[in-house]
Amino acid sequence: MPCTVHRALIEQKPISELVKNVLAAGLAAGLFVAGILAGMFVVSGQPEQETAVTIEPTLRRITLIADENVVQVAPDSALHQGGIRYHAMTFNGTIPGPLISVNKGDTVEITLQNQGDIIHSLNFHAAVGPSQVLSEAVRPGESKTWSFVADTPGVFMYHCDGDNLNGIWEHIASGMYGGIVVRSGDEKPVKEFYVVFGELYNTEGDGPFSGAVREIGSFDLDKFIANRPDLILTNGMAYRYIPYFGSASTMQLNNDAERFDVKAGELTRWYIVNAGPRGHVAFNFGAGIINTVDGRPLHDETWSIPPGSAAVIETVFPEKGVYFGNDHDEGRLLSGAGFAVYAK
Ligand SMILES: [Cu+2]
Repeated sequence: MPCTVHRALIEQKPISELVKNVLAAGLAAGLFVAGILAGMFVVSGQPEQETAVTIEPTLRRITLIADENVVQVAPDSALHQGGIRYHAMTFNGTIPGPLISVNKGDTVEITLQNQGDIIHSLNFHAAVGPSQVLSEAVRPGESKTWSFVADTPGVFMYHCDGDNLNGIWEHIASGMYGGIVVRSGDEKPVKEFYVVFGELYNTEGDGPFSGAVREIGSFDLDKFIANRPDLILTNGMAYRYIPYFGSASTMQLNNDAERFDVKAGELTRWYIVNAGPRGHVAFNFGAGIINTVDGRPLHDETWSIPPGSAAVIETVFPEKGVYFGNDHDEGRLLSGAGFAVYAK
């Protein structure tokens, strides 16, 4: 994986003590870099700060590289023998692009380098005003640098706009999206997770469940118009965190499924991004409950996240066992949207 992925997050100066602690904790656990590459970001298992700290606004330099490449979007499973590979469009080589984490008040200086063969661009939902939100079209081989002030805390989507909205549907549905977390500075330090859902409309075959071996697919405009996604990617891959469905009779989904581990009874924070570009995510914790959304008490079982939006969700998994973060639209669950959480 190119080192530019790391550069997107660590080329910051000066760096605050809090961020330094977070970086150190993540690197020590071997999770930080892997988390960025994978699109999942475990900030810290052990809180570094017992009390809130004052964070001075700083300059964050972020480099995102737009490119086109082939990525694996579904594992070898009972549903997709041999897995599915896809002609993707990416930021820094991965779906989703890297998680960007800044503090409220920071000036975020973005450099978009286009190393691909077609026009790409950037749109940051964390900013306001065309000159701060949009890169405008960046041609192949060119780059653009601009900045915005991260004034609003929360988690926000960023994505490619195509060429001034022309083709935005294909660029987002092909993987050009990610999340940016703007920290208020007074969040309670807890274990954090980052999950991005995104749809994929694949040209190969009549449907995703034919059982045929998949070759390399690409964007299907007709399926997109019909709102008929083949896969819902969870951090860039369908069934990435789901080993199987069933107990008495099982449907094998991913023999190499990754997992989220928590402690029973501890508060956890989830940055959930719905990149869309079409469907809502009916976000639910199977066997759990949502305690707060974006800082507001909720205590509800399901929270709807529209395409192009995101939510900061906090919850406690009260007892030991397996919980299941999922899109409660069961068609989207079957298409790959979910993740198991193991509480010990
Ligand atoms: Cu693009």
